[in-house]
Amino acid sequence: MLDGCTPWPEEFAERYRVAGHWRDETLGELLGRLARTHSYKTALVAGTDRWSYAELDTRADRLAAGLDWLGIGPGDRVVVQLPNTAELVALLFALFRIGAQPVLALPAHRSSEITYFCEFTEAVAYVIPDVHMAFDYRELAADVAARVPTLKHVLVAGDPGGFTALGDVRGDPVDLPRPDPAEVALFLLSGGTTGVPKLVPRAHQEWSYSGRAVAEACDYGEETVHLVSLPLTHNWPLTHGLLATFHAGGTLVLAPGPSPDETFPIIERERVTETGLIPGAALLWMEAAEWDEYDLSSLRRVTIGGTKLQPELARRVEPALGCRLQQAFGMAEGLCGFHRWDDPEDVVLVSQGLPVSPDDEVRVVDEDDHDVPPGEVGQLLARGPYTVRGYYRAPEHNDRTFTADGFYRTGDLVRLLPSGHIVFEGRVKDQINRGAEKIAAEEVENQLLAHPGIREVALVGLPDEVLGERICACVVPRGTPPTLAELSLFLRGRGVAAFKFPDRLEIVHELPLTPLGKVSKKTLTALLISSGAPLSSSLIGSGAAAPSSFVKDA
Ligand code: J2J
Repeated sequence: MLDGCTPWPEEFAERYRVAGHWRDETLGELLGRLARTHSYKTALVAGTDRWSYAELDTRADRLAAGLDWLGIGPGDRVVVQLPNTAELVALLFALFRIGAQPVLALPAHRSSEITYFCEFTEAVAYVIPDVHMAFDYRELAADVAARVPTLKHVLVAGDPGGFTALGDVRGDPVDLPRPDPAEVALFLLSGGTTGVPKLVPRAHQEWSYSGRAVAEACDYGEETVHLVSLPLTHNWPLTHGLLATFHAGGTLVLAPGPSPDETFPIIERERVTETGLIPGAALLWMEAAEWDEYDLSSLRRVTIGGTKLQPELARRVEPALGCRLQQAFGMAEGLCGFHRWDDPEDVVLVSQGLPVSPDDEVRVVDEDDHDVPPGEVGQLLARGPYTVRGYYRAPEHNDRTFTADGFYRTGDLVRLLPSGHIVFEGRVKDQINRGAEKIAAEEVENQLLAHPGIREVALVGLPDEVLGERICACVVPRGTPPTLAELSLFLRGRGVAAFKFPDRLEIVHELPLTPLGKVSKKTLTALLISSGAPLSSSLIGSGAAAPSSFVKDA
């Protein structure tokens, strides 16, 4: 087991092996087995690339040999920041094969996040596209490489521009040592709640099982054609899209983004049967489906998740898209729930899914970790064969975030239906869910506190029909208050990903406090929602005193 990762107690490991969840197979071997079983079947379609299982397997092998030749080997961390391309999939399996561990960044991340991932994991390589969405990743990589001494290689998909082209590292397949299936296969990013992002170490055997369990829960088979249009490097598209589809011998189709323009022609052409969407994208699809002429009749089901799907919107999905609705609830740390094909409609409309493994253990607890009465709301705790036991190199955070007996405190408020389906009711964690991108408020607050015009700041999520939540920064200024545009520029200058920029700015005299003297985000959010109008007009410049509820916790 890798240094910095929490091991599974042997008693649990044994149970999961006996149950057949954990198998003696690495993710690299999984692809080899699939290539033998489904060799000429199309595994992957992305842009103009259309690869069979055998071709993907060969490409992964060649790339593994090339990476080995470069000196990248077992236990080396490689930060991967690629958009939805076939190369990304080949690279992941190549890294799995040599036992190197991809750290999965998002295309939207910038120097602040990437430098942190590279430094924290002591990465030896960083893989980028050349230019994507009008952004030149080579400039970003040059900046990161200058700051991170461990980084020996920057590999570029496409034009090398001074670095090594990914295409040039392909060698002839060679025999490579086999990683241990219990070892970490990859690092996923946690939504996070603290000042620095947390990395989730996922091992070959347990992460592979999560994909198999999703495939079973969703009845995937060889006929499954799953379209991923969200960034593939998120856990949800990776397990539900890539892993589950491959386990079933289906076809994975990648789109560059989720807009109807980007996806509808692909659905028609590839006869897509399944796809995952966040509620905001589903809304766009439903509107476009009314007038668009593309044939979407191959869609068997759309799965909506990542952020709460309101029941009113849920009700419109099946009539508008002409296929079944399924909801998905999950987390990079593990536990995920999906509806089953025979779940009754009223359950599908109001709940977010049922855990996928018979060995998933969930508890719903109050603030003292006591189980709440059945059906009541409390914090969701999770443990099971694919839910991690700790974050990478974060012992103190792990002590707070995992119970002594290994349950992960999800920070989500839920209630359980008698059937076991999870209903999402809110969060206790200091996180904003903006269009399913998770933002740790503290991380952005720390960045903003470096602004000379900001004395204090609190970030909260406000409800938004399309994104689920929008980011509101409440700022106590120092001198002349900054504007929203200045804050965005400031964060851009510090290399922060744009999805973390505030959508709204409130200038206030002071922030409401809890009895313990911490900023009460609950009060702040309630005030912002109830005031509707910008708080600034009532709290600043007018000389008006803050309402008492604004300075004290309710
Ligand atoms: C409300 N909140 C949700 C939902 C996740 C499947 C599906 C999603 C993710 C994911 C995933 C939600 N309604 N339907 O990894 O395998 C919020 C919760 C959760 C957090 C985790 C998967 N589905 N959420 O979104 O790691 O707050 O994973 O704890 O990105 O998203 O975010 P993430």
